[in-house]
Amino acid sequence: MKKEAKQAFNPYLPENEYIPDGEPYVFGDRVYVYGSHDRFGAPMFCMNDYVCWSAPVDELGDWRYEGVIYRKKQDPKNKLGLRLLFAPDVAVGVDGRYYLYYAFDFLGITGVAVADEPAGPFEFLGHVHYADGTLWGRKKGDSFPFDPGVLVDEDGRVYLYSGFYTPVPAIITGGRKLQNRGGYVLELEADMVTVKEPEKLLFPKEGAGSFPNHEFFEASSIRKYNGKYYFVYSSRHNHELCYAVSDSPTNGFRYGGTLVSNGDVFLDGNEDELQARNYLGNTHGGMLCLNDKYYIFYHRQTNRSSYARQACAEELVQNEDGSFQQAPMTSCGLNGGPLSGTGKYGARIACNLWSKHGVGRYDAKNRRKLFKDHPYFTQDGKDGHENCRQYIANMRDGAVAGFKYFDFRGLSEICVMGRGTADGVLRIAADADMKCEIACVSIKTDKKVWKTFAADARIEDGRNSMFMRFEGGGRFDFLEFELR
Ligand code: FUB
Repeated sequence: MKKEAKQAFNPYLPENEYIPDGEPYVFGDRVYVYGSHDRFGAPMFCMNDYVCWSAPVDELGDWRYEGVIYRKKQDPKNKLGLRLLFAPDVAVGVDGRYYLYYAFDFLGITGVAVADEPAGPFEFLGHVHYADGTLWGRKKGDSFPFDPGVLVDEDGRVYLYSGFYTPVPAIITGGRKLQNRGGYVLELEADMVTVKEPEKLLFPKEGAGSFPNHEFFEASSIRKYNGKYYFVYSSRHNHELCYAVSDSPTNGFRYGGTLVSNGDVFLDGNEDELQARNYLGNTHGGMLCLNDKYYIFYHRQTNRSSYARQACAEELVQNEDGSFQQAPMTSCGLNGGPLSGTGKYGARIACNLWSKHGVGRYDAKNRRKLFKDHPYFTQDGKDGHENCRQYIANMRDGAVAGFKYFDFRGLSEICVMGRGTADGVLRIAADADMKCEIACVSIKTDKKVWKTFAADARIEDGRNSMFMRFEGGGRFDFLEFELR
């Protein structure tokens, strides 16, 4: 097991960083993640400029901030910076340079920027266009370009994937009502920006050829591993990433299954979203194969909104026939095994969270007031505030925070730190039904000052989960716990 300082958690980036839509790639001896950049407390997705984070391939708990790599005002169509940079992707061209693809929210065109190094700085190159100069997305009959995913194949051919389920009104696109039939692929010239072969429908969103109950919605992401093309996408359920696989980049994709759901829906046969194991919302990410292990990168929701999403990742289990199992959400995603059974942990690494009434779905229709009785991840201070801590707020009677997994060795005491108006107990067990009790901590919090509460603890040595349920009056903010 790794030293505590280098352990990898979920979310794997610092607690005050909000990167959704993260696409992981290995360049040289580091893993780079390219995602959108949410602003904590904002009323909309992706209000910040693109930044990049990277980690050594053999130290996935040691992420380094690479700085701002592209600003929304760099695109000449967005000089005032009013449009927002949505989910990007990056590919290495045949010339060895790094190409960044992005859509401005719902504008319906695809921008391309280029850099000599994986962490930029990226310079604007152009918008994806036809040979006659017409922008892709602006020709009669074009689909609505959204969520670009790019692959440069071993033979140098360049494929661009895109798509969105919902029709987009003209007022948002800048004049044209755009409607997609599903997910599309087109081929680009080696210049990475000119259309070579026009788009074709790959994944109908309904009817023949669609993936029943897991129809394509958005979040196109493409990888080629061992001669097979893996297409990862978000289904119409929105909280899950599914995959389809083919021997060709442009046809023959077969549905593979769910890789992850940000509420663990579809896991262990549960299809009921009300029984989800965390608050649901959109998700988007990509696969990574590293040292013969496969991972799925995705994002979770925080702050009772869809606009403060955080980067998570899970290791995938591959079956003998090459298919992948759905990964449960964990607290130890990239760690290569359970977290140490002793040490201090932020409550923010809870991979499961629900209230006495179950969970809900954060989206534009569900205002915060609907969640007034629910626990949620949040932080004090504004977006970008250094050293600010993330915690679980609003732990009320019946609220549960779950953590997976720890390698327990001689556990004897658990301390928890909280503040608020709570008066009750925090029951801690190895199972969600709270049958295998580990500890029971009495809690009487102070409204303003963080205080620590401790209790004796017992659990058999070995790998196990830990669920914490509050029972009592009032509510508290849960900052961290220590296993001793
Ligand atoms: O981050 C903005 C949008 O939310 C992305 O384009 C979608 O895939 C969804 O993740």
